[in-house]
Amino acid sequence: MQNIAVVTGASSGIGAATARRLATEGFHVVAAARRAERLAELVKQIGPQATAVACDVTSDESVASLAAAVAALGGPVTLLVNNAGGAAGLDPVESGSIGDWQWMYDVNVLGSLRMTKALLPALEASGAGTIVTVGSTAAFTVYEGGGGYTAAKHAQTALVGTLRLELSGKPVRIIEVDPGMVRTEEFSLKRFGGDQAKADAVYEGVKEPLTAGDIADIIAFAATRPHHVNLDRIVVRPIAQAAQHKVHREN
Ligand code: 8X3
Repeated sequence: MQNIAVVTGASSGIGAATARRLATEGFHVVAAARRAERLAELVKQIGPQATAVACDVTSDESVASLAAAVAALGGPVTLLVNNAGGAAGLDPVESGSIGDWQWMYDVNVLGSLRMTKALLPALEASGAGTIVTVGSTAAFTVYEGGGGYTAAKHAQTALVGTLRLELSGKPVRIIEVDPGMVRTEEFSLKRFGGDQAKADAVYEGVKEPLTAGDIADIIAFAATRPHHVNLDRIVVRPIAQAAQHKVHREN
């Protein structure tokens, strides 16, 4: 059996691109996300090197079922990509929605925690495990309206850094990839509750935002270095984004 890579949030965007890419790198990919039909379509396109497992990373039971489905495949689990996450709203702290903040903490932080706890024994047992967590430039900067998202991403990076220390001496390396402006079909649409015009405005005039494929490339590169090489943290932005607020727009 090939080495198994588990990718969360695989039904679209960075997760789907990463699932496709890792299959070409020789992994058997377990594509996990809530939306079963989208996953089924993805896995059909990838072929026999992928398995779809419906999973909601905000549910303990769902993550436990995913871990059982992964174990049933019977191969070594060498890679977990904690990609499931997202932003909800762009409200100032003063009017921030408690529900949005709770969801962002649950999916970004506790989702990574649940997945890590569930798969760490198998990753360790493989003798050469890797966890790649998709963070964000929001993990180390703050911006107006981004309070709930940046707080969650800061917490997620604290989890990742702590884990790297706690796993010292164990055969599992911990990698964080922090993208800036990536244009995916759903990130901004979800943030703005389905408002396509607001979502489009985020990228207006930006010649070339990053794509999901750009991030998948970086994840695949980091995860396929010799196992003693640990790319702790990779920050990536489009050339048009010199810093969080310094975005070059052509109109
Ligand atoms: C997404 C980057 O700038 O929307 O993780 O917070 S940003």
